[in-house]
Amino acid sequence: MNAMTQDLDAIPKLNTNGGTSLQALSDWVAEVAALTQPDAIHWCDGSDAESAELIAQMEADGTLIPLNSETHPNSWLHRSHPDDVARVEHLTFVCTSDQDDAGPNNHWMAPADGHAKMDGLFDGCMRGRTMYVIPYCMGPIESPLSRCGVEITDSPYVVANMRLMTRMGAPALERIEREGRFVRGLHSIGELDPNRRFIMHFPEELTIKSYGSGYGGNALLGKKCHALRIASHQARQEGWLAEHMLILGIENPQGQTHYIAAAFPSACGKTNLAMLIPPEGYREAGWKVWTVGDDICWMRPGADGRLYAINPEAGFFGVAPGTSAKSNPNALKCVQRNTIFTNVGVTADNQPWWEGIDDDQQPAVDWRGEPYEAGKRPAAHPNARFTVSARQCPSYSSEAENPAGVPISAIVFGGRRASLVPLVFEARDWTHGVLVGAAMGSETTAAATGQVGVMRRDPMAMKPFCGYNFADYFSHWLSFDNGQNKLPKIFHVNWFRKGADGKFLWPGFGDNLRVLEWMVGRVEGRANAVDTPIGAIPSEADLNLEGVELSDDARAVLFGYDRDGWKAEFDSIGEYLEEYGPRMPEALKDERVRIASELG
Ligand code: O2Y
Ligand code: MN
Repeated sequence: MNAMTQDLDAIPKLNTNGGTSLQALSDWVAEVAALTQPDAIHWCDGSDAESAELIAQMEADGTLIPLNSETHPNSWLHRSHPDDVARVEHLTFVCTSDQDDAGPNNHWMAPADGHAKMDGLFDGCMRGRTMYVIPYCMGPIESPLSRCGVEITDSPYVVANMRLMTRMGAPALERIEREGRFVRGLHSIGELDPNRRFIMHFPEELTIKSYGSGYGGNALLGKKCHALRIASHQARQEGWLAEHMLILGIENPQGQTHYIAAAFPSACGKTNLAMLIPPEGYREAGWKVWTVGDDICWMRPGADGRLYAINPEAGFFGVAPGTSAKSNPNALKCVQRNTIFTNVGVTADNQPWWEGIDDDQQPAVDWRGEPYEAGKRPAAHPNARFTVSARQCPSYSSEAENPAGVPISAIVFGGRRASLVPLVFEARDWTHGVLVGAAMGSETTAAATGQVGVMRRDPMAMKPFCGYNFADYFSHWLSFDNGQNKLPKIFHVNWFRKGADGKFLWPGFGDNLRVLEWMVGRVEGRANAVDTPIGAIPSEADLNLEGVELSDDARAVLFGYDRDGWKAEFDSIGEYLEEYGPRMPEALKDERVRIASELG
């Protein structure tokens, strides 16, 4: 707490319910209290009684609005401030001593300046409020892959969400006291003023300071701030990977399960893929898909050299709009009870409602609490969310609680590419796979601001989340190929290829299992493919396409490759890698040159 000058002994004794035997933690809590001046301190134990008390308090002050208790028992609506509805990348900083360590992929501020700015905002900000101390564990409590943190916040809504999204409370505090090490996250909603809003990360100090937002990734500090930005830095130092990836298990009819980790940028269907329902023929044959996680994956080499992964989260913070019994029946089943909905509309009988829910209901009130007028404004904000425990997901894998993690057979990168990129291809080796991830791109959609259909590079889907220089991050990835590790195969998929009529060529959703099955076949050495300069592409005969209607044109582009188009793509990848300057690993540049010259 660099900018603090208060004499700790001078702080009047506050109304507080708990404490800790860990001196470093009690000192930090006292320092924060001295700076922020709360009326009371509440140490969260994660108990049902604590949760009931907080919810009663939030119902009383309107922070949480109870929903229809018959259709959605134990569920609430929260309306955020209308100016506070999404992550704010332009206000998100990585504060490293050397600016080059943050890299061109991050906004940077010198740590002393960052602390001064934030401590100025935090000064006295909790007067009249309670300060909550939330010990939490990212990952199963007993897992050596898990890491702990403590979030201090003045938002009871954050406490309720952290209770669903992390292993929070007494067991986490015990682990923190045992280990003596934790990530420090300080959060205040402040005045919810967009002009006094910053999310700052101090990776060298394992510290996060977030002010002025109560929404999602800005405020639930265990998620993007800790589990990706700070964890990616920790992972680099400790020899593991913290990634923006879902984790799923595919169980074949013989009962064998392969685990796949997959990175896609936002709005590319990660939650849908993680909760995939197999097509009818596959279901009848006995195939199952198990959900381990839908957003974040931490993995490290095990004693056998394979990568073992955990989902550091315990819940889903999923996008509500578009979620329906057709697009994601498992997600819809998850949110029938014990769920916090943020910024959705409501029906006349007080059920949550959003665009694309595809039911017979009509919204009566929109996400701002105003009467819904059809055709004027959407009922739900496009970034409306549900927060729910992963244990409520019908496809939730019991292996998600395994402290050892799950062995990863394949890593998948993917983006939204209307043209050029085939349905699937396999990298020839790890270095090629790292290049495939580094070159990942996705086309902007009408939902995003700016021009539609513009291809943006989003390496490994980590552009907003990597806590250090991308060039160093690629070197870290390459370092796993050390001759001892038995690394997973790497693939690239594109569910979003369009035909000349602008329509998607691939049906997607459950049918994506056909592609995953081919990957498993490649991992097991059974499935065929055609070698090309960009990687191994299946011919249409190599995939089970029974029951899928595809025109000849669709088959040609989904399973083909356009040499001239890829030549131009590899020129553009070369320019992109140059943007990271001399830190860019030569091995990655050489790999690009190798493929570019094979393309001719
Ligand atoms: O964190 C937010 O405010 C919304 S963005 C988000 C939420 C859950 C999972 N992933 C994301 C994302 O942007 O990747
Ligand atoms: Mn995400």
